[in-house]
Amino acid sequence: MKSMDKTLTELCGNDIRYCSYEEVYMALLSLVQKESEKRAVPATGRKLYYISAEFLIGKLLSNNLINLGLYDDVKACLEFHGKSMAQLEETEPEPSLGNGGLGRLAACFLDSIATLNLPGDGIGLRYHCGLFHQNFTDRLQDETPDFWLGGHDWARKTDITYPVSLAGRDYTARLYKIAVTGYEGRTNYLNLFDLDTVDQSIIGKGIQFDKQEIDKNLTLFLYPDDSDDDGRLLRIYQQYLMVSAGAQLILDECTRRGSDLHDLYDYAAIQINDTHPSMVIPELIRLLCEKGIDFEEAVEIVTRTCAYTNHTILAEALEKWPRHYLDKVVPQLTPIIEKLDAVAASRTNDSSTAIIDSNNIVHMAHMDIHFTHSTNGVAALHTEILKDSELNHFYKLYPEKFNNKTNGITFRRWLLKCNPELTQLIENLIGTGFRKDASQLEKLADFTEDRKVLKQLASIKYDNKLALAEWLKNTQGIYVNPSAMFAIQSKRLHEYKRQQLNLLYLIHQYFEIKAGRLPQTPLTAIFGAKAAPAYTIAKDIIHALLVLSTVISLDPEVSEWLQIVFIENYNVTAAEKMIPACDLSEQISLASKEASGTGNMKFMLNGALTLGTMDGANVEIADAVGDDNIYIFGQSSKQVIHRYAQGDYCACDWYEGDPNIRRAVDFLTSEEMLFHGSQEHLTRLKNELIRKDWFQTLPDFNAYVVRKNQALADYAENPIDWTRRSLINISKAGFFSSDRTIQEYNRDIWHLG
Ligand code: 26Q
Repeated sequence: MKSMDKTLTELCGNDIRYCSYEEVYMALLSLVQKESEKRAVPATGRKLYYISAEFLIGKLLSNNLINLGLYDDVKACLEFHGKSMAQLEETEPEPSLGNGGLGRLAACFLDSIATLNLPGDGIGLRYHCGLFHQNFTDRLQDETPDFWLGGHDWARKTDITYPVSLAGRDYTARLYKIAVTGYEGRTNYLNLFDLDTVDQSIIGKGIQFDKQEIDKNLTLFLYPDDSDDDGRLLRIYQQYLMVSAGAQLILDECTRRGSDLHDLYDYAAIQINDTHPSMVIPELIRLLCEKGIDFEEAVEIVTRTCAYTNHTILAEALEKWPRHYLDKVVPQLTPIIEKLDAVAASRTNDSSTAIIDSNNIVHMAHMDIHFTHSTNGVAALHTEILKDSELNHFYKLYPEKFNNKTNGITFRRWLLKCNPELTQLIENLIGTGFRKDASQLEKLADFTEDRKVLKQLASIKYDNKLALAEWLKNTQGIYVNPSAMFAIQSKRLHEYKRQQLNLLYLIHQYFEIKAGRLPQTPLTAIFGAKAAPAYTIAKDIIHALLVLSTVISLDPEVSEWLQIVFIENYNVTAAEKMIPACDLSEQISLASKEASGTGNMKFMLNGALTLGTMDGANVEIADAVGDDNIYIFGQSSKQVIHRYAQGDYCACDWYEGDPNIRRAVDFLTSEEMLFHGSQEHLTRLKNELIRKDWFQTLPDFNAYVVRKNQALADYAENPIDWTRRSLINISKAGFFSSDRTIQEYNRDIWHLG
């Protein structure tokens, strides 16, 4: 502590007591940067490049201090001088470089790669405003820019630049680097590209800007609105900037390390995170050919170097571009894509695997599967569905390429950092070995009958609920009852994730309570979700939940038993407060649609019980904890796939045939709701549910009500047993460490070092 005091005082240039939080933060930033550089050893052997449009890294200061082993010292030192770590954290803006699970997964992977001492960097874009900031105005989402780059971010500007040609014009991509510290491990880097000419002042109302001024707008936002041609073209511009600069960086580094490029795969493994970076394949081929390698060999080199991860079976999320878009933005790539299409066609006469289809649409995922050596899904069920149905034609062609890598999360952020009290309890019981070997959490099974331990665990959960309540009061002016059961659904807003099913349950409960059928315990339903700006129905669902929240809060008969909290601008920082405070984790997607989910793992690790469908990684969670320790409901993925194949689902039959469903759906446009809400939004949502309900909310409604009420009853009737089952969940969470996932990627795909 003494030497830390001296170091920090020197860095601050003043007595810490008299420094502002901002000054202390800047001092720590430079301390961390110095310390992390010491651990940045050069790569030997094969190095990984993880290319991704998103890296949802969250705030970095505390995480880096933990990973560098400095956290306790710094905290003690600050407290000695009357400063709090929590307040210091407020100073740091959250980097807004991602949207949801795919981006957070990339961040967890970088942490695990560095922790396992593997050489591996990220490659992405330095978005000036990242994803938008979500605000609720008149109970509707609106969007404003999130200016997270304020001079004290972690990205270091370098003098490394690469030329990139977009629509025939030359641009210069500049590299920025963020150090990625491993837990007691090495330092790797997140490489982010940007243009010097990007100009935030062109942002007009909300998040609008001139989509044609490429030099000024290129890296302003993640996922700019793509509801028009200019927006879609902009996405291609962004993607090509990322992959072209990224490919040049990779070739540069490998050449400097001794590669003659014919042996690129001995120096580099490239993981393509979903289809957003898929153009790296033709771009690498183009660059290799430019350096004198012939086309066939370049194709072979790139196939051996690259691997592809699929994160979805939703057809609309598998990127396809009209060929003329690519002709316009990347004319240097289309001849190559055409040749790749011809190679693919020479391998099969199954036209469903074509890269360029008969309508001149380019299928990015098809290019990935043909021209990488590995295609993986992100949970066991998801991979099986890819092999059996969605990508079955490819699986028949290349069975050896398909493999599963069930997702994971880093325990450093999602336990050590966000739940220090639980971490301490675990360490008192089983020591610190689980920090690097998560399977050791199994040892907690010895304590499931120990009443003293269970009481401690219950009191930690309660304290975390108090802390969330305090945070909600201070940041959003919302008061919650910490004795209520906290059921949390936080994730991107999407119909397949079925926040609307939760909504219908809450309306149902409203009626039950009004009829005097009281639940066994009060329930606080907490939501966190952003809707894509052009996704109308998703925004309608947010509106309905916010309106219902008001209706309930103004009705004293109901509000004693039921509360809805929709957290504004859900992000990693909010997740770190919500997850440790959760009793019931809502994972209620339509079976077969959620590739994996990773929030489910975070909640489980923090002692929540899951209420979920047999979807994504829920299936593996259910396997691990056993039926008694999870609440499963709803149709199976087989039933769902069958129903889609039959094509005979009619929501109106369920609406008309079930009075409870009808009552809940009709309430959307009731007087009570319309008093606070908008006719347009609520009517559209109601019609959608009755006429379409593409994600089959209504057939799962009754099973959901029954299971959720069962969970409420169990929670109320036998709290000790609830806590026992919570401990079982924690003890089985080890498998879901991203360290395990990364070891599997390395063993089967990357072979690093
Ligand atoms: C595609 C085309 C046009 C515009 C946008 C997109 C687009 C953007 C983002 C498509 C998908 C995404 C993000 C997907 C995502 O976050 N997927 C999640 O990945 C997690 C990590 O594997 C899984 O756990 C989740 O199940 C999956 O939904």
